[in-house]
Amino acid sequence: MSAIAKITFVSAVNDRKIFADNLLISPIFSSPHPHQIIAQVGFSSAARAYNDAIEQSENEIIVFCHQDMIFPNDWISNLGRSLQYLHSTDPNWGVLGCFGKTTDGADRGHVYMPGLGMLGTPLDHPEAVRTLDEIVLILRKSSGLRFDLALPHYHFYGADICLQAASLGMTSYALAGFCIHNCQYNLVLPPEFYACYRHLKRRWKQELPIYTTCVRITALDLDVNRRRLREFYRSLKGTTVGAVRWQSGRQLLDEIEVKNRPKSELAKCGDKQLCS
Ligand SMILES: [Mn+2]
Repeated sequence: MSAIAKITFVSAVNDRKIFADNLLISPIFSSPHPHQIIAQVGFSSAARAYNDAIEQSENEIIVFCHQDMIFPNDWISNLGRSLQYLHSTDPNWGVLGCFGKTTDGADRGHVYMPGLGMLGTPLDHPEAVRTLDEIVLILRKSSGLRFDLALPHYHFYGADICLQAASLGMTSYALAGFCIHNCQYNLVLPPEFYACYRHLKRRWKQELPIYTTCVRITALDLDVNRRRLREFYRSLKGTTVGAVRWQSGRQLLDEIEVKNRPKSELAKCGDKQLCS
């Protein structure tokens, strides 16, 4: 496979301004391009939004991503290289993403997030992971993989589809390419997060423990209980937001592309978990 000609990008959009100020300012979309962009609005869950988009996809490679992702200049060629590598080493790959966890909980991937700074390290080629963060999930339409419609809301669908792929004998990977997640970094997560946690724990009880980029899913819920306790104290103190989103995605991209790290990087929170 040479350079990728056409890709389908899918985003579940609940704020058109954030979508326009971040994903759509990625250089790949700055001039006429051959790619398909599907903005899914008004779906009750990521699984519903994304499965619907798979049906609409005109292309084999589908990139599902948050509306607040920014893909820098070299991202598309890095994706092409990663796809080429997988084509020759593991053509039946399952899910490809930007950031994930290995079976023993190590990070794989390279991403910038406000409040957390640079996460992970650059990779030379895709590396196998057990679960992937929802910020970016890439599927081959022909793989037949679909998101689980029984999983409600917008959490854990990345981990779930990677586990599903693994159960069908397909390995998932973090790709070799840096990207930006211009999120608001929330330290307190909504009740839906915990509903999805329980759903995943039930569905994959034979597979525990499972490291995800947000929390470790275990039989005794130690990690998630610790997280809830921390959230309780943060709510009492009123410190529920770790960092805010950059108003201008373009300015953030410029800072990173020109200087290779943002000048006004916000203080790190010491709580290196994603989920925003
Ligand atoms: Mn996000």
